[in-house]
Amino acid sequence: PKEIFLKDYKMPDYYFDTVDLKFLLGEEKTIVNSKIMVFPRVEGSKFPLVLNGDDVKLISIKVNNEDLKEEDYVLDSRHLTILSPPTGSFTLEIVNEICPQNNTSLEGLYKSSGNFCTQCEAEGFRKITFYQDRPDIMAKYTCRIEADKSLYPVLLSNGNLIEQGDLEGGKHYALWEDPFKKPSYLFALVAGKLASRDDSFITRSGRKISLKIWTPAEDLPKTEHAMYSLKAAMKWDEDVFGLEYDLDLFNVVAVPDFNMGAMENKSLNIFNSKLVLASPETASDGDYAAILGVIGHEYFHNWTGNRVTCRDWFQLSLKEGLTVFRDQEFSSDMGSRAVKRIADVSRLRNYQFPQDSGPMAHPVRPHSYIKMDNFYTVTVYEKGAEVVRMYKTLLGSQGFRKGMDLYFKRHDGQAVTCEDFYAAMRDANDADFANFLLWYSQAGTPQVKVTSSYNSDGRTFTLKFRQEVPPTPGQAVKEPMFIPVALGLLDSSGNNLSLSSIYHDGVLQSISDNDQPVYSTVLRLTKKEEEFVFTNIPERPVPSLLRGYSAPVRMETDLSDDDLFFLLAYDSDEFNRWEAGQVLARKLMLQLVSDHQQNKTLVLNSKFVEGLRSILTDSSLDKEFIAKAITLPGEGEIMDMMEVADPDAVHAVRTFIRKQLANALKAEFLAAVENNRSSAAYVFNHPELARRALKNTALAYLALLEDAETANLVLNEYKNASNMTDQFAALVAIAQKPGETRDTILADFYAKWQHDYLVVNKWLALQAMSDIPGNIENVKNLLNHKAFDLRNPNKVYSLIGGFCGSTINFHAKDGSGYEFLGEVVMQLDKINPQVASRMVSAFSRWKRYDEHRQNHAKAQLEKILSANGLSENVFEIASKSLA
Ligand code: HT7
Ligand code: ZN
Repeated sequence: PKEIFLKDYKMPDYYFDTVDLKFLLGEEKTIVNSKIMVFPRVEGSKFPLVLNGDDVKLISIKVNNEDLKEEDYVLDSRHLTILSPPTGSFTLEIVNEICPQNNTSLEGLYKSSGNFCTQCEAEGFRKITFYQDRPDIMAKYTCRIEADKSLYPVLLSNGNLIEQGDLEGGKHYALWEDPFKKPSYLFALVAGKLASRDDSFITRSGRKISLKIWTPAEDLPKTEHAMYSLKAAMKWDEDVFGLEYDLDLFNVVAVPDFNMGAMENKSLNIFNSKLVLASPETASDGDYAAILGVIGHEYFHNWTGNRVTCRDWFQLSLKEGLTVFRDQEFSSDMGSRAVKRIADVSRLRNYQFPQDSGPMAHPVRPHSYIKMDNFYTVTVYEKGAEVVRMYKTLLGSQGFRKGMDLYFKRHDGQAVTCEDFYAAMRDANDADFANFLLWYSQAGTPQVKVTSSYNSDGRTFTLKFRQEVPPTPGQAVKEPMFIPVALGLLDSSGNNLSLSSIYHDGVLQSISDNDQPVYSTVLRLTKKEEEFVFTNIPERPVPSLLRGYSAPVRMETDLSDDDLFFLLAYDSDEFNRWEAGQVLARKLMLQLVSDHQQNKTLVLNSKFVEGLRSILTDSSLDKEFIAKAITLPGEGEIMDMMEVADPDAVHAVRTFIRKQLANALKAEFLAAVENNRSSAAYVFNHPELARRALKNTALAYLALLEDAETANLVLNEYKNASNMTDQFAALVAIAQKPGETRDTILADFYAKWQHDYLVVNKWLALQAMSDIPGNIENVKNLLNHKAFDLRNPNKVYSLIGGFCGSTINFHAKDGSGYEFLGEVVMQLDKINPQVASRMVSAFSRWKRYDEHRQNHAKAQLEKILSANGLSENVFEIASKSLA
């Protein structure tokens, strides 16, 4: 397989002006006719025109209306090359054949539940027709679709519907025209039996936008929340960024077979149905929140991604990091900012940090790839969003908005790079960003060590920082990064001290420009080691560092446990209050893991229990915040901090602490359950979901107890639940313990919900993730359950992905978990390489485990790599993991 490098980027020799597509959709084959107006980048130049094509059968090719002779072009398995095109502009007309019904890869044109749909990002358009399939080729498209009217009554594509009508033989057609230039990855087509929920949105300039969400008719009642989310997102983008929707129609289509969450095709977003369909009975608060976030995300792409797009795929974070940042901010404004930040940082730590310290570590802007699909990663998305957030931290809200405005003013309608975004932020604010661009090119999570000292004579408080960026594949030596550290200093009553000035590099800098007191500031670290001295500090403060998680780093401080308990109780920055509890919990867990490994008796620190008790009973706190604050760091997070990850010890210790907390805080947990039951009708709003979050977190603790009273309570919560959030939470709580009750309730849940595939997927995932001993047999049986299908990505993510998330069974010492995954990956690769490569990624951290486990995992990776006809997707992940 060929590796593609950023340094090799070349501007195209030819651009496309207009593209007129015609699709004759058929049951056995589909005929595609594409007419393109081509023009050379440099007038008078003579280069071959190389088009991409993958699994596409050429029928005819014309240049300026003349059939090309065979000697005028070369066709290989991946390209169609026109050897000497005319100089100047010309028309190119290609007719080709494809077979969507045999396309199980779910990229290009394929069928989902009998309907036609497309997925072109990143390089799927080449599976539809021959094209220069790269994002810097932006053209205006029309699309005419012809199909059987009774089988495919709805025909959709990008832009405006300009004509439709009936044809002979029971067929009909629709002609769509998109007035905006777009890259091929934003092209979309849908044809099928669908119904729509219709609504409208009046923009701030008074235009009426027609909004339609398309699903099979029976699912329409479940689209109310998606429509609410869409309208909220449209309003938010106007209010916060001044960005208005630019066409008169916005379509969303939900399909059950989809490799990722959703796709932002211009004016025709296509969604995985699990991110559209919701009802109180079938979807949990988590599902509702995900729908809000992803509907927002895809809508926000209309400006950050579509109007301004990427020059090449290495720049993916230009649109994805920025759009994730935008959807995070949207969700924060719609709910609790602190809780959203906690959730996002937890995700970064649990998924991105391990990637950034493993064999697949890559910069936010990767330097090379074999298959671009493998780079839709937590690094490009989530770390990329943190990079965007740092601009905002450095510039403030207004400065950031000025940067965004300039970015759109300069680049609307263009395909650009991460430097262009950086330059807009810098120029709009006349800012000095030092070596900030390293965030795009250096992989690895920076480690920052902080030590502090107080001088009572001089009334100064000194913070010394030392940063290190660990080596990653292909990047042995790193330069120091530009790290913004937001902070405040707490006095002994827990109030923020007023900050006047700082000595840095021998220069005294005033913190405030006017006479207003300032209680927090942002330090700019740029060197390997540096020191900041705060003046006029009347007492030894407790520093609250990296407030709001102002940079994606691992920070280690010299704060004592007492300092951390103090921050947990008093910090005005809610994120750091939570963080103090997490640092304490991580220290405690690592200590207990070490005790467990040495066969010592485990004892839980009573101060920790009391710290959590006071959080749990603090009625001034947001209930969702309490739920987060009493939840221990995940097992993956702890394993990631160990020299050699020990799944058994980490699982045993986390379970031990949870049981101890359940015993010690039983009365408080019972009160949390009693006082926070849902009101009669389910409402998805912050106060209500916060009550449910607290109640269900408490319930999960209580379910660990051995007494009949709590067992009954949990069972009753399951039986009396009036919505999926509560019902599933009770099921999860019950399923923690092996036994008859577990088996009966799991069977009851399936019997109730077998008609609803999205609910059944939750049931599959819950069982797959289970850490009950020997669960692999159950998972193997579920592979053959009628509810499972290897061709449907959602089911694979639930069952196989869920299994890979189980600490005990996936990492079983005898290698059975690894062997199971190896076999599934090889089967899956023949069906859907993108999904197979996501699954094989579960092996990528194999070197973090003991020698015995390493041998088992390595054997599976070697077996996979020796398989016949292995896809490039799986090859890239498996070979990089082994290297
Ligand atoms: N921009 C979309 C990416 C996407 C995708 C990428 C590769 C393969 C399949 C895919 N489906 C969607 C999703 C997003 O908004 O981030
Ligand atoms: Zn996106």
